[in-house]
Amino acid sequence: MRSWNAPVIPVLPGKGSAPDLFDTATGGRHVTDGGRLYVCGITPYDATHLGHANTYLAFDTLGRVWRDAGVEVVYAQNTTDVDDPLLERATATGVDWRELAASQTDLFRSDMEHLRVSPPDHFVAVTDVIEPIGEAVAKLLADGFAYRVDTPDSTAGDDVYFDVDRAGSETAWHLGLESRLGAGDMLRFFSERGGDPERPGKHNVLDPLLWRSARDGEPSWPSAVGDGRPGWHIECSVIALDHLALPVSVNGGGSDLIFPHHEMSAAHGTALTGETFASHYAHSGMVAYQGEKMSKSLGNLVKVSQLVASGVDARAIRLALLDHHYRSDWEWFDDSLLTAVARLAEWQRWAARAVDGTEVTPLLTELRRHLADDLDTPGAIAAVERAVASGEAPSSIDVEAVDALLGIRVSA
Ligand code: 5CA
Ligand code: ZN
Repeated sequence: MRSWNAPVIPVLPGKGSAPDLFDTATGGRHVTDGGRLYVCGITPYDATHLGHANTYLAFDTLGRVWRDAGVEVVYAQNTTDVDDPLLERATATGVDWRELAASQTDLFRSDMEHLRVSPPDHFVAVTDVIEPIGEAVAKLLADGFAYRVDTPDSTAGDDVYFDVDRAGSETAWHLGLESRLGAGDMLRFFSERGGDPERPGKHNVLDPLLWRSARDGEPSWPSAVGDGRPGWHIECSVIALDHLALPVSVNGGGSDLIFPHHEMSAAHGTALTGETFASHYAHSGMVAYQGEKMSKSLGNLVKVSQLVASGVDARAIRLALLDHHYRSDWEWFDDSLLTAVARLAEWQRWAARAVDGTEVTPLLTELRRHLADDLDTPGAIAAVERAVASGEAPSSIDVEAVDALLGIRVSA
């Protein structure tokens, strides 16, 4: 499907380093220079809140740092445009689910453009890849990694589940490979995040749904495994496999996707190909508001589009979000914007005094060093603040570095 318009990114003199990035699967850091990026996209309803924006900015920073280091970036992202919460919202508000998904995806595109987030090369709606997902589920069934569970309320056959124990014993994947969680935490997160441990007939309570066979009143499509619709994790495995060579260099998203989503996407990907799914798993922290995780289900949202409509400069939103390290959990306060707005004005006055330059500057070197250090955007912002406070006129390269690496265009 159509992605969104790319911001123009200045090319800087010299070359940055590939980032030394924290990896959820090892609990340590390693230099990541592959450039094949898969980031989980939105479920298109109630988009785009500042939590979403924070997550996409984290991976936008990764893309900017990679490109500056000369790494070729290939970026794929899904939208979960058919799923239970989206269907429930559509029913509750009396809107056709397709219209809800299309309008929210459009809003997301325009929010990403306002925030100057580079678009994925492959922006893929799940409803556009139902057929390959059905084929993948059929292959998992044929290879013994999936099984059917009796589904009397379906009009089309039985649901299909993934067999985590079989995959754990016969492939390079095993439970905990990516999340490093214990059994108790896995069960808790599985229940909280869309799983169904209580479903009778499953081999393991943690086995995730691969294919939900058709029910009356629910959208469904014909497929190699009968009429129905995909389970959640398989969509990201199939879209990543379609567009990126394995292993994916970085599989990313917010930390609420560590388990079960990324664990199971990796399991499906490995069971389908025999290969390691991703060499690195990166997760951004959760943004809270009014004391709780900002989430569509709680409704405690601050949306990018509302701020922009009320006249807030999107660069100030970007600056306010990037002032937190991508891995930290933090709370948004409405006055967070005031600091960012004032800062942006100072940076603009600073940029207006720029003198033409062509060479690598001390500030550029400092920005590169902070960002290669696990994407330390607060460190990079503090470096710009020091340069601005010094009273010295910047080089035009300093101003372009802020644009290219932090995504904030401060020149006129
Ligand atoms: N469609 C799935 C992924 S396949 C999904 O999780 N959609 S979402 O709309 O719920 O979230 C989109 C992205 O925003 C995910 O990476 C999620 O981890 C992230 N996210 C959601 N809420 C927050 C939050 N409060 N703070 C930071 N990131 C968040
Ligand atoms: Zn995903």
